[in-house]
Amino acid sequence: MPMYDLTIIIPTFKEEANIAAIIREVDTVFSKNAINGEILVVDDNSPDRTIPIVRELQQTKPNVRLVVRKNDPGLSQSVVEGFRKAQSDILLVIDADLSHPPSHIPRMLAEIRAGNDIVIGSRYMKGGGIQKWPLKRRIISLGATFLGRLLFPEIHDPVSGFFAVKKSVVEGAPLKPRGYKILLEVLGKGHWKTAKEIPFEFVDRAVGSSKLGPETIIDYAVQVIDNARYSWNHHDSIVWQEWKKLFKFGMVGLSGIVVNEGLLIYLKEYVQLALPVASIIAIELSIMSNFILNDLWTFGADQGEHALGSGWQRFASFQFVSVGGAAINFVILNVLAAWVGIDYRIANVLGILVAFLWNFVVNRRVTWKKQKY
Ligand SMILES: Nc1nc2c(ncn2[C@@H]2O[C@H](COP(=O)(O)OP(=O)(O)OP(=O)(O)O)[C@@H](O)[C@H]2O)c(=O)[nH]1
Ligand SMILES: [Mg+2]
Repeated sequence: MPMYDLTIIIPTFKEEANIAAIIREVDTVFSKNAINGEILVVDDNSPDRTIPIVRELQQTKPNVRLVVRKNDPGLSQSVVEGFRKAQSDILLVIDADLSHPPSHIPRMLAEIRAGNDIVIGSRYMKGGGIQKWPLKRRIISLGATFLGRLLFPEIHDPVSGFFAVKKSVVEGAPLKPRGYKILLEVLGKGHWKTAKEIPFEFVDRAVGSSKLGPETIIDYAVQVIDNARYSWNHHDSIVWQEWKKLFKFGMVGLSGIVVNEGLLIYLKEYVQLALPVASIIAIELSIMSNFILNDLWTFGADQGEHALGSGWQRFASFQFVSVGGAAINFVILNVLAAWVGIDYRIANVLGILVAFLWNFVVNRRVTWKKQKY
């Protein structure tokens, strides 16, 4: 039997101004909700008073533990060390600077107990948000989130620092902790099936200093690529499911070319329609056949319930996106050929590729969005 119901992992570096308050708040949440919880502070040998403050609190709170790291400093490394040292089967990571309200802990614990493998405190979903962030930070954060969502389209906030996870998800997982976004690593390489997000309002730190530097952006880009690569060899990973969808979507797109071309020839040569009329019909029918194949196969029944309940709604959405894709193809071809001077055949291939990505990403996110709540 594990010693505790839950371990709260608090990574710290120079948090003397916040550490006592966060520990007290978490402990109050524990007592109010009858949670037998452990508080594990993982500190990178802070030169300020963080360590003595934690040691002092330990005198009165036996459930507070402190790990002081001397090698390989880093937020993600510290969290992973916390995963290993935790004395419970449920792990919850929270920042020390009170950006993540501890009042959400009981709900997150309950969602794990209800059977979810991962529960994410989400800033980017209805009900969530960020208080008082300068524009630059918002843009960087949204960029990181967008990249993360390419791997995990179902997850609004795949880079949140506030999340709970079953120990079994990370045990034995080949995590390569680096940088700031440990959640992405857990999602990419952990053993999980179900994730749940709960919205929360991120409160910007009132005191203490931020350690976010430009190298974190590069670290993160490398991490995203590494996780995409990892999934290539691990077909049980969630990311691999996305590659499969992308591949199927591409196959359906190719089949659409055959339908379009075949119909065009048939309508022009045998039905003897005028070319513009034959072309419009051929294009529309290929959009329809693409829709049917994607609906049944690419995003078929095994994907779970669709958010857009009726097939007609999905078709309308697909039609709309397809017209947008055609417009993108048209604009890129003409701009590159006429203004940039690129050979029109190459310009068209580039236009087709961008339109394909547009079609996939938007249809994945809108047309065949999954029913979640
Ligand atoms: N152990 C350890 N913890 C770290 C390190 N860097 C940051 N932390 C902790 O990780 C949490 C998040 O770091 P923050 O600096 O708050 O990062 P942020 O929320 O993106 O940025 P700001 O709140 O604006 O400073 C805090 O609890 C930090 O003390 C580190 O190198 N090692
Ligand atoms: Mg912070």
